[in-house]
Amino acid sequence: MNELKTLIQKMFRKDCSECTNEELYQALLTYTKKLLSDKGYQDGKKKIYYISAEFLIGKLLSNNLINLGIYDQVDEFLKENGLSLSEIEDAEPEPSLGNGGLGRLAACFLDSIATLGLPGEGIGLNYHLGLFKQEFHNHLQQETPNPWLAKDSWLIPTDVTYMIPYRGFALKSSLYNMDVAGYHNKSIRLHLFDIDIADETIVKNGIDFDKNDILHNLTLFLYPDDSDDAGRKLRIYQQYFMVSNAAQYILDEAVRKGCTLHDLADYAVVQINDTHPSMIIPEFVRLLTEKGIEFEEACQIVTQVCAYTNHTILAEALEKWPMAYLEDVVPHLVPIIRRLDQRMKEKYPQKSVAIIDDNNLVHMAHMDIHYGFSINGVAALHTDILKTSELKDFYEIYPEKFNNKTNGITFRRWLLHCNHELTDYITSLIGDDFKKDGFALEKLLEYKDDPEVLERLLAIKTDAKKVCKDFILKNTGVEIDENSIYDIQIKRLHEYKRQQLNALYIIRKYLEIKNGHKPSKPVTFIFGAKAAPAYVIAKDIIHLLLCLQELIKNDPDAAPYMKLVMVENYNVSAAEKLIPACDISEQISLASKEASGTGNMKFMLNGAVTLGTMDGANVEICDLVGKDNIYIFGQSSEKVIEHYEKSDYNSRAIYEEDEEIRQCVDFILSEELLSIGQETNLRRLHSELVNKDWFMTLLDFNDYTKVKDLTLADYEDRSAWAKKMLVNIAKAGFFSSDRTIEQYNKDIWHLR
Ligand code: 26V
Repeated sequence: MNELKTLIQKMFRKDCSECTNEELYQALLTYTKKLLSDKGYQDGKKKIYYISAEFLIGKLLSNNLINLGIYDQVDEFLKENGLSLSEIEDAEPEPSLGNGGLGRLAACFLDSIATLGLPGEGIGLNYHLGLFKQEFHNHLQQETPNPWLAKDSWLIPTDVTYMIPYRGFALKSSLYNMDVAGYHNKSIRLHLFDIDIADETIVKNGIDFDKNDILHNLTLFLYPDDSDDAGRKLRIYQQYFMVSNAAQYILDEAVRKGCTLHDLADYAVVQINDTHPSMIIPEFVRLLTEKGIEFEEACQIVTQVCAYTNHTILAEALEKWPMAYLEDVVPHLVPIIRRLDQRMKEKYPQKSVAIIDDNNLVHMAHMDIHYGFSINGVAALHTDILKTSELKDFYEIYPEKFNNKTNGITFRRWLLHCNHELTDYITSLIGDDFKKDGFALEKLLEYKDDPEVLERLLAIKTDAKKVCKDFILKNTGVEIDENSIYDIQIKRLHEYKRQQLNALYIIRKYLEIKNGHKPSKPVTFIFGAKAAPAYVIAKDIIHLLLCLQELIKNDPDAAPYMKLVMVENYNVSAAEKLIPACDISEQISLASKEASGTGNMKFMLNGAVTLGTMDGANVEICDLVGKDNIYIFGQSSEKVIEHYEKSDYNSRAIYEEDEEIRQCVDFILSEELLSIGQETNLRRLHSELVNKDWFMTLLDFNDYTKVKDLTLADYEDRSAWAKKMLVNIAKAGFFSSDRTIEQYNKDIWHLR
């Protein structure tokens, strides 16, 4: 640590004990960046390029120290000087480069690619203001910019630039790199492209800005509002900027290594993360043909290089761009896309597999499937649904292209970094193989009847709950009780994820207490979620939750028995505080709608017990831990799909027939809530539930209530509960992203 000490002295001309946390962070940043680049980068003839609109990487300091193997030394050094690493970490801004599961998955994958020593790189965009920052005012979500770029950051400027052509003008790009440390291995790079002329000062009034001012707005925001034409075109400008840079970069690198372009597949494999990077297919064809390759061969090359991952079956998230927008933004791609489409229409005339449909919409996923060699879903159930229902017609044409890769999470961040106490205890029991080999956690099963071990697991959970309590007090101003049950639902706000179902349960519990039925154990319901700025009902659900928080907090009958807290600006750093503290993990999406979920895996790994539907990776969690160690409720995905096919779900009928449900739903419009919240929002949400309820909240309500009551009751038997916790941790190994990446490599990428 002498080197660090000298560096601090040199940078600030004082001893570390006199430095501010900001200064210490600067010093650690400089020190760690140097170590990362000194380690050298994983290289090889063939590389995986993981292209993604999002990389939700989270703060990097601690994680990098862990992966470099020097966390304990640095921690010790700081402690000796009366300093605290976790306080220094507070000075690090969290990069705002992602939105949800897909972006966090990309970040976990980079960690695993580096850890497994595979030659790979991530490619994305350097959004200056990222996804918006969430603030609550008058119990409503408000969006403000989230500037995270500081003068000194993890970004490393380079002199790599490309020209990106658009209709009537071209933009010059600049490349920034971030090093991603493998756990006890070399580093890999995340490439983030940007423009030099992006101008944050054009943002006024929350997150409003001129959407037509492409020269200045291109890399400001991730997922700018797409509720109008200009917003949608801006998305296309961004997507093309990402993929044209990526394609030029990949071809340059391959050629430098001796590639003739005919043999591109020996040098590069591109994983297209959802459809945001799909335009890389026509862009590759454009560049290859410009370099003298025949169109037919270019199509073949692209099809050997590109692989596509589908992350959702929600129709509104499957991108379809109007041809007219593409004409306006990237006219040079249009003839190529038309030829790609024509070529397929000649072979497969059925309308369901067309790239360009009768309304002149370009189906990006369809292009990926025709012109990629692999398509994968992200959990077993999800892949099955793609094969048998959503993409059935494609599966009939290309059965060999379809494969499943159940998602995973990196244990370095989601256990070693976020839960030191549990990590150390597990290590003391079974050694530290599990840090690189998740399946080694199974050795814990040996202790499942050991009262001392079970006691200790409960004590560790209580410690994490205390840390979480402090975080929540700072974040929300609400004081919660670490002896209450922590029931947590943290994820993007979406109707299909059904935060509203949880809210209705909370209303029911509140009414029960008001009627004199006091629960024997207090419960704290914790939420964290951002809603897309233009997603009206999602914002109404946030409003309901915030109104309920206020109501319960101020009600002396209810407050001793229940609390509701909604964490503001939920992000990776918040997740790291909440997940270790969780008792009950809420994974309650409507079956068939959640492609996988990855929060469910993080909770399990940290000893929470899942309360969930048979959806996404919950199905695999259930298979692994067994029915005794998970709480399952709700309609099956088959039944749900059947309801959609027959259009026979009628929420109003349930509302009218079931008095208890009606009471809970009508409470949304009660005097109590109307006196706290806005009538327009509450009325709109009430009407949505009664008249539409597209995600079948009321259908699953009674079963949810029954199973959730049982879960809370079972919690009281502490040793039986601790055993469930242990089994969940022990069986989490399958969900290591190292396993997922090994499977991607074995079945799709074929590196080394
Ligand atoms: C879709 C849209 C649609 C409209 C507005 C903005 C926007 C932004 C992103 C997306 C794609 C979201 C896809 C996504 O995050 N899917 C999640 O992927 C996770 C990783 O595979 C998976 O665990 C989650 O179940 C899935 O929802």
